[in-house]
Amino acid sequence: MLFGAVGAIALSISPGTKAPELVRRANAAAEPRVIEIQAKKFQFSPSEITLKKGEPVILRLTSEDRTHGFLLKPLKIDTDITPGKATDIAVTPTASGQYLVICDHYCGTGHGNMHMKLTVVE
Ligand SMILES: [Cu+2]
Repeated sequence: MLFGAVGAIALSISPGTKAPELVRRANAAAEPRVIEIQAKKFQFSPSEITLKKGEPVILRLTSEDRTHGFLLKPLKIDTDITPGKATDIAVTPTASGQYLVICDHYCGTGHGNMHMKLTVVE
């Protein structure tokens, strides 16, 4: 019985053009991907994210303790992250590469090492 049911599902997906059409419609309606990044002394979490060139995303920045900075000069992003609220940054990378995000708002003794890696792939 179980095998019969699995076979029926596989058959209904594989033939025809139904599946690609569904994918296209889903993409058209899609909101930008939201990537949440938390800042706290003295790190960003996650410490590394990967974006796709040309894909619009929203970086949702929050702080768990005090005000931090979020500076990513090549992508013209320079903002403060204030505790108690989310700071949304819309970004659509136009060039692939590896970038370093640094905290540019002095936050204490470990401030100089507070950074994260942002990779943009083709
Ligand atoms: Cu800092």
